[in-house]
Amino acid sequence: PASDTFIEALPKAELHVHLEGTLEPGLKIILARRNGHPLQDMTEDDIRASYGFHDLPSFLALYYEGVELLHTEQDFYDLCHAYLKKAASQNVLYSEMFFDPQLHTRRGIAFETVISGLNRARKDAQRDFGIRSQLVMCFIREMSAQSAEETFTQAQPYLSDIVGVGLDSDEKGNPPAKFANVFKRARDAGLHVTMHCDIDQENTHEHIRQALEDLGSERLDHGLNILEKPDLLRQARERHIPFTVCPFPNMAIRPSSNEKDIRALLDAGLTITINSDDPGYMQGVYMTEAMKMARDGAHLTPDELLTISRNAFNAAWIGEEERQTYL
Ligand code: ES4
Ligand code: ZN
Repeated sequence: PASDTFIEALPKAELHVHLEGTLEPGLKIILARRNGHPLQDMTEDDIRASYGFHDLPSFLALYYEGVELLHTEQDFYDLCHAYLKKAASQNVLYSEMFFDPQLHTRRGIAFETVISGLNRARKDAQRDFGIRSQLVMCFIREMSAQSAEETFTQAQPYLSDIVGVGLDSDEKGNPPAKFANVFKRARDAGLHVTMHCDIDQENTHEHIRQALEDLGSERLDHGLNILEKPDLLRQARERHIPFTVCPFPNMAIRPSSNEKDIRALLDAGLTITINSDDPGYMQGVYMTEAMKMARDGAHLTPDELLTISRNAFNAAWIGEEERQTYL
């Protein structure tokens, strides 16, 4: 297996991280003080100790509560800047970051406030830490298709700052097909497309099928249940669909997870990447730690981790000239 020092030094690209999920207890307290929220009287340890989740709904409840601490352009700046600083310290050279505008606009925060803070942080982080990043706008799948459409309309003035669209939050009863029209609009506007599929939800195979065959998803976020469906597996292999695998949430909120999953995906000939997902809530598991978890579970060799890292740079939504600077 690869050593810790090999993993720490490996140049990395992250393709699956929710910015709102990078909110650390320390920053929560700063934001609570800034915005007069009762959480300001808690310690970081109190906050961490209150984090108990065991499935996707219980995790999302916690995540939605944390989101409420974000109000101003500066709050969004601080969130994104702190994540990029941490990522850069782990030799992450490039990150594609999900954000959930609807969780803010539904609280009365302007789309402009969110994206301005994130963009200013991206720019400063590139200058200060050399890390490159782009934004992927996610739609909240338990919200209505109409809300997603309105959000895409609000995003029109900022499309040059958004490289793709995704689909996240509560999958149960909310298939990709619900959002067919807004994803078509996004593709027509030249945006890339990805979506979350599974963490053990009902109808997961049909959701994967819709994502790949009907909605034009170029990647699958998680997507591990594809292992149970040979025809989908063959399609993903033939199309070289990248999978963004996240070891910590697999273990923590995916009831049927198996530490051999990553080995099984590799043995099936799939293109996988390793990612953190929501590191602020996941016991300090950022990219380096996620790769160590994957190594421990699947006994990954240095060659395999190098391939996994190159998979991420190859799957990144960047120009070929930039890609060559990483490979
Ligand atoms: C998420 Cl782990 C996970 N799954 C689905 N949606 C999410 N949003 C933030 N983290
Ligand atoms: Zn995710």
